[in-house]
Amino acid sequence: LLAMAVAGPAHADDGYRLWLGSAGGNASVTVEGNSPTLILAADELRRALPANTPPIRLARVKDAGLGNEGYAVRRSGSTLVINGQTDVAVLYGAFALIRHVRSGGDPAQASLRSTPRVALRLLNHWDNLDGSVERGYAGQSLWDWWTLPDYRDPRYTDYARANASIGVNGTVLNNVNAKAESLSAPYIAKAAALADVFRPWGIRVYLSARFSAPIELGGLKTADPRDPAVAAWWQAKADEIYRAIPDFGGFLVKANSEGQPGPRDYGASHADGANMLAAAVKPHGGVILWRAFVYADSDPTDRAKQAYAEFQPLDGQFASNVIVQVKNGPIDFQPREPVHPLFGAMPRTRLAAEFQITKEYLGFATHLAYLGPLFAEALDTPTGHVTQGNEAGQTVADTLTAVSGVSNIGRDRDWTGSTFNQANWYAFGRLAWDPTLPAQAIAREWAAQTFGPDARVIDTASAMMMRSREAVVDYTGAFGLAHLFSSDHHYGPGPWIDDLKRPEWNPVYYHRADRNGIGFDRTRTGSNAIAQYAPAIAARLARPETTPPELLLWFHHLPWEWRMADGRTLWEALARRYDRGVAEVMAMRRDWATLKGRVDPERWAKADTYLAIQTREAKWWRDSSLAYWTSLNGLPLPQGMAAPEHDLAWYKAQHFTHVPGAP
Ligand code: BDP
Repeated sequence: LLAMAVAGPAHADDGYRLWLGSAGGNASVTVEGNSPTLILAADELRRALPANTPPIRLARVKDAGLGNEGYAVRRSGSTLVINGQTDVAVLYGAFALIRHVRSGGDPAQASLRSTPRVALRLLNHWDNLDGSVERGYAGQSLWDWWTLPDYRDPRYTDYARANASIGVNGTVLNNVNAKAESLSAPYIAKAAALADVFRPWGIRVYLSARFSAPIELGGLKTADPRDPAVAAWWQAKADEIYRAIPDFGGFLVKANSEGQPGPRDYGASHADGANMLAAAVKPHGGVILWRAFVYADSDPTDRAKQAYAEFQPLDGQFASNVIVQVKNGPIDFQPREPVHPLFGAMPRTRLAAEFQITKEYLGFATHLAYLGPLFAEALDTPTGHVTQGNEAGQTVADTLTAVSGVSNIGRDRDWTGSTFNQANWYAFGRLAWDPTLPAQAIAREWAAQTFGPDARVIDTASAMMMRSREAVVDYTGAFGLAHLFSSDHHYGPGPWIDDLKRPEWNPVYYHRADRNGIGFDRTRTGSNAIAQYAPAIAARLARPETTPPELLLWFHHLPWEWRMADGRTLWEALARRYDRGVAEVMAMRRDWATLKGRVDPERWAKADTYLAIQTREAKWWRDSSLAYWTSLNGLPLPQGMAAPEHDLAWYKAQHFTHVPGAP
């Protein structure tokens, strides 16, 4: 009876266990030596795999092809052997075997071998010292700074376990909008306690650094990176951190962006700033992740051009332990963006891609939006650059030393605010390890491990996931429209907003719609942002006819009567996408209803209610957007389409306070 209760779908589940499932195995595992990491690996296998699994042996071996983190799992006689060159590689092999078995594979036939394509696979927490999380929708920060370093909440271990199971090997603990205090002695001790917990799981700790910390903490008059006293302060600070955290990963820096201090305050360049910090961590083997998310004073014509304009000319000037961290698209984590033109354009600079796992612009915690397709789409995109040894052409993934994901984790019992949001954390890790994995395969293996082996559940849940991101694109604004969100908190629609201080904070800046047309002209007749892409790509983007339709209005300003490939007008095509988005959400909810009784009641009911919220909000997006566009273009809705429920004034009057995640 007990065994049935554990295995059966009706077993209560509050989502805490993530994709790792419940303990119930009793496999036989032997370990050579007494490394803490190998002992953890053995425990994981014993816990997850049944007693009738062939006996498993864990061992470190020499196998240069595996590098530091790659693993091999193979049958040897009657035993399953898990090998790697390091302890953590063996741990990854153990998790790979568990994943294989729990998503339906036969353990006796297991033959797995894999090495990560990207060296640094990092979560970026935007967690503040006061416990709030910028753009966090799953409760307060997981880090209880108040009781650290003394109390090591068992959740920290569970967090590390979950990350190790998907290959995440580093975590930035604090918000990029950083407080200098996070580098003070008490906070270094707190970070060190977390590092101790994470270490056996192969996870290094990193910190966001405030560039002006030498002034705020050190009492210096300047933070000018060319001032020797400033460099000496950072050197001493790095030495202090490494005494407490010998394997500290390094600093993540947001400089001269959205009001943050940086080298430009002193007339120095981003390279000057990054290299000064790089020198401080270099003796200890650390790196500097220097963000390229800037859109200050450089080019008033188009925010999308600014990071490239400031960083591309610096190619070749960054120290070898600097990694320039570039958001996946040129604006800001929209439901769909083209890839950032910096990928492939800085061949002499190490690059990181930054994705947002938390869904600031895709419906917070409540909307179902599986981001596997979004991540994979960006990673697979050709840069248009041809490099030596890569004559077929480079993809974004080929350019990367690191991948960062802005975390969606908080203190909610289910970690991420909903079961389906767990899949975004999971998919991030899997794709950071291997960017060529298909998003659908990841969805299926996640669903199998999360909900159990019922094929109907796996098929239905993964199919819902695969259509979900496109649904969000459709109801928030298709064909490359972007940044149409309500101010500051980004909850819901605000395409009409035009009164914010900086022009590029206003949605009207992005859609440029009026009586005659809609879209942002980024061709030669407009901002010419397309010229930042490799020539082959730029040539295709130059004409609407050869631009991918899903990015049409990102690159072109077109009349409402523009004829799409299928002969419909742009207006009709766009309007119908809103209907499609709403219909897709309703279909997801119907599909989920068919799983009632097959998924445990607690997780089923929460997802069902969230889909009801999403249905209501998708309709809100649709109705308010259509009301607004028609107020500009004066056109009737295409035939058969329902009128918005309220008039535009009603939508404009909606006002929200205390929205989660707002800064
Ligand atoms: C935007 C967020 C803002 C972040 C900023 C960043 O709205 O809260 O501080 O990006 O990435 O997406 O620094």
